Amino acid sequence: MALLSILEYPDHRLRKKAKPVTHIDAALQQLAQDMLETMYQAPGIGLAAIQVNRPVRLVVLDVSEEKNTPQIFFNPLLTPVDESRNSYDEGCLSVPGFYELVERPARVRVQALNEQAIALDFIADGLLATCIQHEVDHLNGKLFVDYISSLKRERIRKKLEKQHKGHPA
Ligand code: QAP
Ligand code: CO
Repeated sequence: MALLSILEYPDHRLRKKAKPVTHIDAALQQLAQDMLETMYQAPGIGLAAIQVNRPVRLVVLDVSEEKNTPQIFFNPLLTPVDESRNSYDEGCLSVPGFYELVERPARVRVQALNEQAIALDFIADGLLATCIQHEVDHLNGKLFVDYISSLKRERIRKKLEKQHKGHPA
């Protein structure tokens, strides 16, 4: 197991589009475990591989109260199931210290492969639906700050840039 370092906004590497996984080998299984360890340690509820500078389509999350339900999704595909929407105060390990309300579809169909390359297909709602949408956005180079006003986004960017000047990565 290993802790991985997390890229922080406005790092341009967070804007890449992550590549699909073609074969889930031991190295990718290890990456998923290291991402879970990194997420729990933060602590956080979700992490996308691109946030640890691995631009592959892999997300891990755990939205359980007890923090005992890790979930691993390779090549996740999301489809909203109806018109219902939900708002959550979202944060991000790549945007530490900032939270903003984001509205998204309330229910999404999730199709993905798990760590054993077994096909998953289920409907997510509640915090799981929000979290997996936030994480899949990362795989497409998108961050939650892209949903807020440019005024708020620029304020966050300037504050984080100033912090990074004090302690560079
Ligand atoms: C994404 O985010 C998410 O600012 C996961 O200082 C968040 O785990 C989806 C974190 C909310 C849905 C709702 C953020 C930790 C963790 C911070 C996270 C911080 C320390 C964020
Ligand atoms: Co995030």
